[in-house]
Amino acid sequence: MNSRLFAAAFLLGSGTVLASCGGNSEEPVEQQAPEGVEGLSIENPRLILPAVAGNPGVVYFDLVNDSDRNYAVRRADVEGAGRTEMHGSMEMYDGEIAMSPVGPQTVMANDTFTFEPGGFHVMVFDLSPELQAGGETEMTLTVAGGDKASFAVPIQSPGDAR
Ligand SMILES: [Cu+2]
Repeated sequence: MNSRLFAAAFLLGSGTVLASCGGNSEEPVEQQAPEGVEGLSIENPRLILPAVAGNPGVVYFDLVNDSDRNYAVRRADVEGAGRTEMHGSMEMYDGEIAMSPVGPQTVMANDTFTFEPGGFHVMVFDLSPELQAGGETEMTLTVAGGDKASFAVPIQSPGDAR
């Protein structure tokens, strides 16, 4: 009985991968390990608190993909943030940096995708007062297909080096 269940789950899972290329919207409940995406890790994570309370903060990190498949990161949720957005940055003609929300970002197989000042980053809105410099929170990345991976993110005050 059990082996049949697992076989069905496996078929469902591989179907999801194929269908995601076509941009399907209905995703079956995940049958894989509850936490973790194979080969995906982050380095140098940090959440920078806003200088003015009530303003958004920002999260930077290096997304390391040690696997042989590409991952499209669909969303990044941060514990203690009411809302998050993935942003890209662009330098304007006057030297100002403009940023705007972006769609899923792909970290290629055996590559690293950097979220950094002046580049891609995760904006965090409606921050809980429990997020304090020197503390830590958790960020959960969701990749195309629905798998999630959670990582600890140290919290820094706005004056710290980024
Ligand atoms: Cu931003």
